[in-house]
This record gives sequence, C-alpha cells and structure tokens, in this order.
Amino acid sequence: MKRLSVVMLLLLALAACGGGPAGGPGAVQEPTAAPETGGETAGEPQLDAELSVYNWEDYIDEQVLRDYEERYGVTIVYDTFASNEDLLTKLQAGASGYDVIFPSDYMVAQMIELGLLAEIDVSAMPNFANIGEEFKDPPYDPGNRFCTPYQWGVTGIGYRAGHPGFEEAPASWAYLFDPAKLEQFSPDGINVLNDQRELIAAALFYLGHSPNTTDRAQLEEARDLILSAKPYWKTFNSEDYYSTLMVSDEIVLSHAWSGDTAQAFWTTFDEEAGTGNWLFAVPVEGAVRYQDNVCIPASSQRQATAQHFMNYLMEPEVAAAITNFTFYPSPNVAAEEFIDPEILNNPGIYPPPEVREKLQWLEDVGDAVFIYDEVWTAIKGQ
Ligand code: N2P
Repeated sequence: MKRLSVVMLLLLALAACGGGPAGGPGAVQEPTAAPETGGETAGEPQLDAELSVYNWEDYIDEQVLRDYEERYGVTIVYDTFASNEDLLTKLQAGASGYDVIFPSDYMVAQMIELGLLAEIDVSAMPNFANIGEEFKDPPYDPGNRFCTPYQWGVTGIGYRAGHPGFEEAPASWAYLFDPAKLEQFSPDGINVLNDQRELIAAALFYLGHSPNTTDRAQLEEARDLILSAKPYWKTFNSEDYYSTLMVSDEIVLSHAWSGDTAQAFWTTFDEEAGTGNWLFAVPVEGAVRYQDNVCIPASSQRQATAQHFMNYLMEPEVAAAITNFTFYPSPNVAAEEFIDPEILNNPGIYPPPEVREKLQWLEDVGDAVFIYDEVWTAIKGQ
C-alpha cells in the first residue's frame, strides 16, 4: 500500500494507518446462539442486568459494548477516566460502583498492594488462551490473579507532518524540554500528557535517569526541568487531545500515546497525498511501553458478570474490533487474523524489535509514589 510505504520510510517516525476508526474488518461477529436475556445458559453464570465499565477515553469500539448488551441482555453503563491516578482516587474514595476497570501495569501493582482489586479465575475464562505468552503472567500481576491484558502501546511524540522543522522526525524528548527547540515550536503549540508518571518519565528519560527512579534528587531534577519547560507548553491534555488539538491543528507537537496519534493520522489521511497529518516518533533516549489491563474492583457487587465480560473482551473477533478501532496493539494473538493487515504490519502500531528494545515499563515505585505526588503537585500548581 502506498500509505504503508510512506510510513516505512520514516524509520523512527512511526506513522500509523489502517482501517477507519468506524470499525472495519474486525467487526464483531454475530453470536452463534443468543442466550436468553439475563438468563443462565450451559456454562454461563447468571448475569446481572447491568454492568458498570470504566475505561480510558477513545479506547474501545462502542459497538463491542452494544453487541455484548444485545447478546447477553446486560446493560452496560460506560464512563471514561483521564489517568491511572484519577482511577485510583475514585476507587479509594469508597464504593465507586464500577465493575470493570482498565488500569495500566504499574497501577495494577499499586491497586493489588492496596487491596482494591478482586481476584479472578483465568482458568474459568476459555478466551484467556488467546492471549500471547509474552503478555501473560506479567511482573505486576504474577499468575494473572487479578487482571487480563487488554491493549498495549508506546508513549512518544506525535507531530504534524510537513510543519517547518520536522524535516526529520522529532525523535527526542528535547522537543519537550530543550529551550532551543521549545522556542522554535511553542508559538504554534505543544501539548503534554496530563499524566504524572508519563510526564515525569519523559523528563527522567531526557535526564538519563530511570523512569522508575525512587531517588528524590533525580525526581526534583525532573520537576525543575518540567517547570522550566512548562511556560512553553500550550496544554496538558491526555483525554481528547487527538480530536481537539491534533486533528483540529491547534498544536504542532504532542507528548502522545501511539494509538491516539494513529487515530489522528487516519482521521486526517489524504488519499491523494498518501499520508495523514500526524506522525509518531519514538525518542532515542528511551520511551515507555505500557500494558493496560481489565480488572475488577474488590468493591464490585457483580463480579461473575464482570468476569464474563472480561472473557468476552478476549474473543478473537472482539479484541480485533477494538484494535481496528483504537489502533492500539492487541495482546490477543488469536485476534490477529481479524485485525486489518495495515494495522498489524504497521511499525507505528506494532513496533519492530529494534524499537521495542528501547522501551521500558513503568513500575510500582512503592513509597516513592509520595515523592511523585509531591512533584506532580508542584508541576500542576505553579
Ligand atoms: C487511549 C488511552 C491510552 C491509555 N486514549 C494509555 N495507557
């Protein structure tokens, strides 16, 4: 495909493309047998009438929810959160009413430690077999006692193709922190993710420190770097930045998640030009690779239905429909035959080994989380 070859040429400018955001080849298949509404079928638990699902913004094909409702007669109440920390705050505030949540790797570890997650039984979820070995039994949740993998991706830099100064891909965190670069681009607009671990990790990578440091001096160095760059940034947005800032050309550069940038690429894709307006670069200093998960809060009163829904999300056609919509890679290997080949073969979405090598997971930093909170408050407060 023409658009793929354009992408391939940009070694680190990992542009994304593929099927349209409105579904595609991974569309959810009709169920073979439709169980009675809310009823019990062989091997099916008695399902609750309602399920409350709490996810990241732009992170599912809502048709997947509608299909579940139709198939099983369960009404899904769907809501979105902005960050792992917001999700944590909601759960810690007491009975949230949520039954299914989607925390990232390090947050799963924190939530397990705090007793906020319900144990699940993956041996009772036949579709768990569809998850690739690479994604099972992760360090943050040994034995998948609490969560199943959902999607994963890379955090890097999204940039507007063709803007002066981007003759070369901005594959460095210097584009967020170096005054010389900032002076060049800030009048046109820079967005950063409104996400404490992600933004602090970007600064730590730039400074040559671990994104999981627990060293106060290094974290204060990161704080000072962020505060010195902050006046040059236009916005802190990790929710709707792809639609309100990227696609609408309000900015030229964003600290960004790979799938969101891919959505911006495809939304602005011009058949004639053979490209979209937004491309993705992975900084040479290193970048975050995250794995988001499906888990059940300990406070959920509908855990059997929640597990049933988790199993549904791992059906190959369902997992494929989600990736075909969100442009985030799926850990579900059985889904791959239903994923648009342009997505599956796109290095901007499924990074090649040489890019993966540079990626690091965010980890639970234990008590140092209080230093991160303090640093974040200083960043947001000034
Ligand atoms: C999608 C959010 C991606 C989640 N808008 C990153 N952990």
